[in-house]
Amino acid sequence: MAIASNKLNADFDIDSIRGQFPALDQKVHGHSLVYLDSGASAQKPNVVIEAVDHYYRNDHSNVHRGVHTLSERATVKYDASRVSIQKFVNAASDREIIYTSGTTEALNLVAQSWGRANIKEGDDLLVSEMEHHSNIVPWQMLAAEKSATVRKIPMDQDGVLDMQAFKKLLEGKPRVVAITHVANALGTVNPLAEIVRLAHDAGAIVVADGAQSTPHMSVDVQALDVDFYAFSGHKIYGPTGIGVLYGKESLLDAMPPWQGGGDMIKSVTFDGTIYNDLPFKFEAGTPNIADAIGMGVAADYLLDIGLEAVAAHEHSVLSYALSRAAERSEMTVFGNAPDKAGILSFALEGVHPHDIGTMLDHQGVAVRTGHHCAQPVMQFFGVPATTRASLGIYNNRQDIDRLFDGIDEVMKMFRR
Ligand code: 7TS
Repeated sequence: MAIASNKLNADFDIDSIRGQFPALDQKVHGHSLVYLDSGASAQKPNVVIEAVDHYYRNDHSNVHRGVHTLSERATVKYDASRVSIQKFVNAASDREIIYTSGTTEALNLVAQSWGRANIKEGDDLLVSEMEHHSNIVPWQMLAAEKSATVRKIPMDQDGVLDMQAFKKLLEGKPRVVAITHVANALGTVNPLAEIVRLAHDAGAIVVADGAQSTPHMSVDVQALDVDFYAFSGHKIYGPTGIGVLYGKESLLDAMPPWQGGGDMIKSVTFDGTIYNDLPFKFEAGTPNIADAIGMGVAADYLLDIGLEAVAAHEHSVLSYALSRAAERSEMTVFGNAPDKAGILSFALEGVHPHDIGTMLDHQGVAVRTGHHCAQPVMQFFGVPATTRASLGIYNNRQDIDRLFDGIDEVMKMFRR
């Protein structure tokens, strides 16, 4: 469903885009809002809000069951959203798109279904040091159950994956490489295609976390040749509570279901159950219909703008932010990878991140402070937390200026 009214010219019309996000148009503590927390969750454009609203007002019913008109309408829209998502990541088939509640559930699905069926005692699982907890803990749980070992792929002081160490670890013939495409606490863009090639040569599958890449860049799962790719609707300007597991059809076909229930079966008797075809085998129970529809609209919205234009715009805003940060001796930036997307994670000398976050909020600037669910990254840099400004398509240089004006205020307060 392409949205003609949102067709933007190749120059990326930032003012038009900002106008499509109603939540941006408000005051916080008397200041116009500057939203720099899209890495945690992005704001929603009108087209997404209206699609969910329209669905509930007109079309809501359960899917894949009723013969009545509303059920048919809901089913058509729900199924169409999967085709939008297929296009969004260029999957070979919509059977390869499994709906989950988000990235977290998608990664747990792989660990619990593929992992339980394929991991044996003594196997190695490689997990990078810059992962979000949701691409660490499911592998630790699996390893504990199977007496397998999780091994860390280290990074360097710039937050760049240590490819030499990775190649060395591959000599141990691991079964799985769990790796984020873009690191949420650092912004590092990992060379995923190369990682996949090396992992495959060593006989491992690659489970990639696309939660922070899909909002910022064009993703082509076929070109990457990645085995599994997880992402969340709410970070690509869609609703919360919905996300995606892409998996290669051959792998998904061979995997056992994870949860049992309605919709994931063809027939059930007390002698046994025949499971449904893909993707439904992995979607037990009434799905999150409205939010799946909203997520499909969000994916169309981004495709319509063009992910190359999004990436170019955000890159220019991030470069500006990094150049302003470089002027500040009191500021340490975490994550200086040459290839970086969307994230400025930093410390200010002598000021606790939570104080920075609170003071910025009082000036209308929303950032996230904390460990960003990436505690190993904090441990690596020896800090309990960072302050993180994360970009969305609606941010511009003026937002960065407001961030740095806010930082000036923080420093004035703490230097007194
Ligand atoms: N993976 C990465 C790289 C993430 O950034 C996040 C969420 C997740 C997985 C989990 O996604 P969910 O939608 O299942 O929760 N990251 C953040 C963040 O950086 N700040 O808040 C949430």
